Amino acid sequence: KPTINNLISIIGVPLDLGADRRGVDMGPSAIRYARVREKLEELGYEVDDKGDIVPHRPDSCQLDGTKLKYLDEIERVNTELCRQVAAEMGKGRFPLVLGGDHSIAIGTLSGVLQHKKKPGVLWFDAHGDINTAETSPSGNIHGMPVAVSFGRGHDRLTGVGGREAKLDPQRFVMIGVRDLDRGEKMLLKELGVTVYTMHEIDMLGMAKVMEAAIRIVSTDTDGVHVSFDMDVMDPLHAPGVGTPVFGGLTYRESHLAMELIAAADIVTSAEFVEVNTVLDHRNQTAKVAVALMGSLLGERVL
Ligand code: Z70
Ligand code: MN
Ligand code: MN
Ligand code: MN
Repeated sequence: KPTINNLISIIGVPLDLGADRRGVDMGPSAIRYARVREKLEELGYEVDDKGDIVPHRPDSCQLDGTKLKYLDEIERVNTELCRQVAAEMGKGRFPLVLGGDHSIAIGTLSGVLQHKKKPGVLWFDAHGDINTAETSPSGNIHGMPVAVSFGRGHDRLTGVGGREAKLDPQRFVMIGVRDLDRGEKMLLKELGVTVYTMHEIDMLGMAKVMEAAIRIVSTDTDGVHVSFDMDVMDPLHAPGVGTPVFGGLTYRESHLAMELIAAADIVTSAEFVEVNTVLDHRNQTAKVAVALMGSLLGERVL
């Protein structure tokens, strides 16, 4: 049974080159300042903070003849992240990756795929992040990691971690989506990804949605990765994100989702991304992220 032992490795990735707005590069610092280590230690985990994978910042936007912004550096950082996630999992440890923009899921997921043949993924996001160079309206790589993890997209990105190690869309579930580009809608339907938009959450309630989502990712899988983009939450509760979209998850719905995943005892890796400290109020969004990590990793009121 895929479950976690009591060993967690924190890996910070202060990368913001995948996003339009600067400021998510301070996400890992903000989350540490919000006492992530102390929270996990209170819950009984042994925590090893591996520090940050530090990106270089080119003076100007690098395009290298492609539409993708900062492809070189994003490929390099994700290759290193893949290596570190794989190394920690190889030691039997649970990788907890702190972003940074969501392009880091390319490295996290390819690292997970070095150890798991058929992981399930729970992807919490206002967005689909399933653009390719052809469909992207922005050229921002944080809008592409889901496509890349299915083997779709630029060679330099799908090559991270090896071309064979890719996810099965049947084992991938998106939750909280409310902003998709035209090409993303087409690819989601073509690949048969399960998407619980805000509409389904409104209609069924978070408990029912999570029950269905957990069933999908825990059927015929050998682990579950949780990728949590803070912009899935309503900007009222998580104002410090680069791309706020109204009508998102409440604080309560987000915690309930994490608690139900914890109760199912399925999670084997996680990442929390897109905390933008420049746009945050008194580190609120980083604090919420740490509270959600607590719920995901077994915190109970009583
Ligand atoms: C848009 C794009 C995105 C996060 C924005 C936005 C993507 N679909 N992802 N913020 N986290 O540019 O591809
Ligand atoms: Mn963008
Ligand atoms: Mn995202
Ligand atoms: Mn998003």
